[in-house]
Amino acid sequence: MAYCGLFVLVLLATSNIHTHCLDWSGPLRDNAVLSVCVGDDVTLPWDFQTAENEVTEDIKWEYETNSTSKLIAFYSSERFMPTESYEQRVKCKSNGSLTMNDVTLKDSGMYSIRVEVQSQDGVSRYQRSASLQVKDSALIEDRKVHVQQEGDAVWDNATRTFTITLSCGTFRFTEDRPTFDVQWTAPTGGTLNSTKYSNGRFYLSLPSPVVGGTYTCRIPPNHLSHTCLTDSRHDNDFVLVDSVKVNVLQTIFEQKTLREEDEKLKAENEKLQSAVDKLKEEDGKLNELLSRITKVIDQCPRSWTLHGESSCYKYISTATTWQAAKVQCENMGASLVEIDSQAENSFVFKMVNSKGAKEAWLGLSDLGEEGVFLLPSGQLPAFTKWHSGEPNDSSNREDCAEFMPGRSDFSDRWNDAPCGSRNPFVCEQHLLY
Ligand SMILES: *[C@@H]1O[C@H](CO)[C@@H](O)[C@H](O)[C@H]1NC(C)=O
Ligand SMILES: *[C@@H]1O[C@H](CO)[C@@H](O)[C@H](O)[C@H]1NC(C)=O
Ligand SMILES: *[C@@H]1O[C@H](CO)[C@@H](O)[C@H](O)[C@H]1NC(C)=O
Ligand SMILES: *[C@@H]1O[C@H](CO)[C@@H](O)[C@H](O)[C@H]1NC(C)=O
Ligand SMILES: *[C@@H]1O[C@H](CO)[C@@H](O)[C@H](O)[C@H]1NC(C)=O
Ligand SMILES: [Ca+2]
Ligand SMILES: [Ca+2]
Ligand SMILES: [Ca+2]
Repeated sequence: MAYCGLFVLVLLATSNIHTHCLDWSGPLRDNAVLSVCVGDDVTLPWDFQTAENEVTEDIKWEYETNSTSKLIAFYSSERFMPTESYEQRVKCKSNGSLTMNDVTLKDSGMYSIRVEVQSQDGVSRYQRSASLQVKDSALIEDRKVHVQQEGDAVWDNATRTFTITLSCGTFRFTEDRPTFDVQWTAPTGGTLNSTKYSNGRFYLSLPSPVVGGTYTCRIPPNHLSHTCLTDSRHDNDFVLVDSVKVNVLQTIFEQKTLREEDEKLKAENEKLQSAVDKLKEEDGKLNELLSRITKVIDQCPRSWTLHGESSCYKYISTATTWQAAKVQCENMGASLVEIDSQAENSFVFKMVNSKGAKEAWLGLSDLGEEGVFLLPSGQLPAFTKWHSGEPNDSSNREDCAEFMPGRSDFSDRWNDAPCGSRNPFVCEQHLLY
């Protein structure tokens, strides 16, 4: 500080060199940008020389960030006076130069010097500024960037693929978080970004499918002053990723998965098979039960007569209209007899004849549409045995079929008769299977 007090006296003594006005003799251009590293001692060489007719009145060093400005130091009464917060950190080196020790990232910003000189013409003011960019410093352990593959390929259960992780390091930053990310170059030439930083290493997860080849890691230019590296001779490092190995792994794994699924399927198949066996067994039991039931049913109910394989017949002697006969049969779970064959026709005719009926209803009528005889089930008959000249719909009022045992010329042939006549009839019950 004493030195800085002295220089004005020196200036005065040698002022005959510069006759006009103050001259900036230091190398720092106005508005220059200085890039420095955290921890550096920085000098802002704002040396100046006053002209012979000038006297330095006042010097101020200021720091500006955003809109606020802060006084660092001033020169007054031939003394260099740092402000309180800069007391331990700044020094006036010579002729206006300012030195600041041990800068941090927070010291980034604009710095300026303002000089006020007195001459015969009055007070003149001079000013210079410089921008200081403090960059983080990275310490590379053992003076080399190391790139490596982090173990073998790792199976990712979620995406069902293998991933490979590379790392680049080992760095030590003065701040906890690095202010830059390393730059990766893939074998294809594309750039990739790290996915994670931890403990001095940047990690890169290779997307699947993994591309084999050389991956390079480097410190990106402009993100770190070259001088902020402990060893500026650092080289890019690279790692060779073997994608064949990964592909083989993937294939092995897929085969394993297939095998597992195959075994699962086999197990399920076996389960199904045993279920089928059980069902078969139960089916056998059911069949046995069914045949027993059938045997029971095979025997017609009491007072019904079995004929053929599938029907039981009952003669009802009480003479009723055709419609009433039909309903009566249905109420017994049967139907007015439907003749499907000559055999059945003979059997039923014999039954009514043997009972002494003169006439007997058959399940067949054209009540729905004149001339179209249908079974009670609504179907066309598969078999008919009308007497010749029948059905004649005599007087337009004959719609129901009957046997006429009372007429020997009719034999087992059919006649159509008025449905309202009252005749005995036969019900037919089909056996269940
Ligand atoms: C300081 O100024 C004096 C006189 O103007 C000059 O001789 C000296 O070289 C200057 N010092 C520096 C470091 O510029
Ligand atoms: C200056 O302003 C920027 C945004 O404009 C802000 O991020 C930064 O923190 C400010 N610096 C200071 C020292 O206030
Ligand atoms: C992986 O996923 C399968 C199903 O896809 C699951 O059964 C298994 O428990 C998972 N394993 C792990 C380690 O999460
Ligand atoms: C990597 O990061 C930079 C800036 O952080 C971004 O501009 C670039 O697009 C990123 N690249 C990829 C491949 O994500
Ligand atoms: C028509 O049939 C009835 C019996 O339904 C019979 O009495 C009559 O003689 C028949 N008429 C002719 C023309 O065949
Ligand atoms: Ca029948
Ligand atoms: Ca008719
Ligand atoms: Ca008739």
